Amino acid sequence: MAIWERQYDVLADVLADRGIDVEEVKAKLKAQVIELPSWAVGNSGTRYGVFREDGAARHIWDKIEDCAEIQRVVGVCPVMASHVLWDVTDDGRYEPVRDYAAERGLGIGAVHPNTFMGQQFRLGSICSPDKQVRQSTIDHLVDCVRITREMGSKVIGMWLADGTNYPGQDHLRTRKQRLFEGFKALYDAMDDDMILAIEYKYFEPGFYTTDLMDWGMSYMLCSRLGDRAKVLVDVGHHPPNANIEHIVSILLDEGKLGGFHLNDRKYGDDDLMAGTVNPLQLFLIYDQLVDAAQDPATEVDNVIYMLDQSHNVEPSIEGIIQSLMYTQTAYAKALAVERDTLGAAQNAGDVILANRTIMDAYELDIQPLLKQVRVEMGRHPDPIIAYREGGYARKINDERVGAGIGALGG
Ligand code: AFD
Ligand code: MN
Ligand code: MN
Repeated sequence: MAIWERQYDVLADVLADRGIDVEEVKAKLKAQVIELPSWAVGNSGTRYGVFREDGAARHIWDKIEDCAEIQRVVGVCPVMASHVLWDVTDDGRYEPVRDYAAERGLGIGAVHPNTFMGQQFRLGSICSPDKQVRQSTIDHLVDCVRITREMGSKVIGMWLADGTNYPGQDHLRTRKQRLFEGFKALYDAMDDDMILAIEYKYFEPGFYTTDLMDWGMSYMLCSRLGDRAKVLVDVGHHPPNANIEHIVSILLDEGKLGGFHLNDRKYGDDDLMAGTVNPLQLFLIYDQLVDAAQDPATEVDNVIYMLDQSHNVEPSIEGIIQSLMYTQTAYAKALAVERDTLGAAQNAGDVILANRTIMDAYELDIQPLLKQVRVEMGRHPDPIIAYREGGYARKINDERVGAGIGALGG
């Protein structure tokens, strides 16, 4: 018996002793779904350059292969999120993408339009002062409804890079009105069963204003658009020290949380592997989600979870696998919180006991439970080991001659 198996037996007893149903926890971990970003398996980089990776995905078909390999070793990512800018097909048809992904065991998740890469977007897309740019962007957004439909997806994930760099550059209220007009055109064009997940970001590429800058703006927009518009929280898109778990609790309570772009950051939108810099924050976000899931009045089943990361110094596929493992860890620890003890302590105003209860779960070594879950899912207990032993990296290096292209076309 491996050491981790003995640790699992003890951990299962510890959790049972705390009133946690271990089988229920394992079932929830097996049901977890995290969408893989097609744009993260190709080469990506920063504005200072792209470090090309041998074997990097060269096109959408390679991306599907890479995502299928990640799903083979991890098991909680049977969906690939797509970015229409980089997932183009030769003939502009997307059913083949859906069909090939399905052949490889993947569904297509959120589809992301392009409103930021192109010379025409210099002064913005739907907020641009140039009417022609605004209209051509709206035409693209409406075409993304077709693409989403053809890919068999029901979610459009929209990030707006629009902003200004200088005071006085443009009329701020007019830009807000253009923004709403653009989003309304998209919202009205969507099929009745589609959801629009609206992402915000407090700065970059705009350095003086960003038109869709924070959760309040996204929430206001979603509220004005309708029930099928929800807020998309990208963990890296907040000012330093923002309390993201608090924002998540508000959006959950309002029924306006659409989903997440998961990553981590130290300073800006660093797009680092999720759970690597601030694992406590990721755990506290999942704590809000697990708490809400136990409240019949709060809808969490349709919240979508995507990675949105840029792997510049680590191998992309390994970076994604490790991010998934850290995200599983955060979720597993949140499931190990003794909710009854926590609730009683909160209601009694017992600050110390309430905090200790949360931190007791965070400080558990939950890895033996995750290894057990993976084995019960028919997988190696450590996906990174499984990936490295499987020889996929060597295979794609040999097959994909020359560096691939990717999010930045590097
Ligand atoms: C960049 C943006 C935003 C967007 C992602 C994919 O900051 O997070 O969701 O690219 O387009 O990271
Ligand atoms: Mn994002
Ligand atoms: Mn980002």
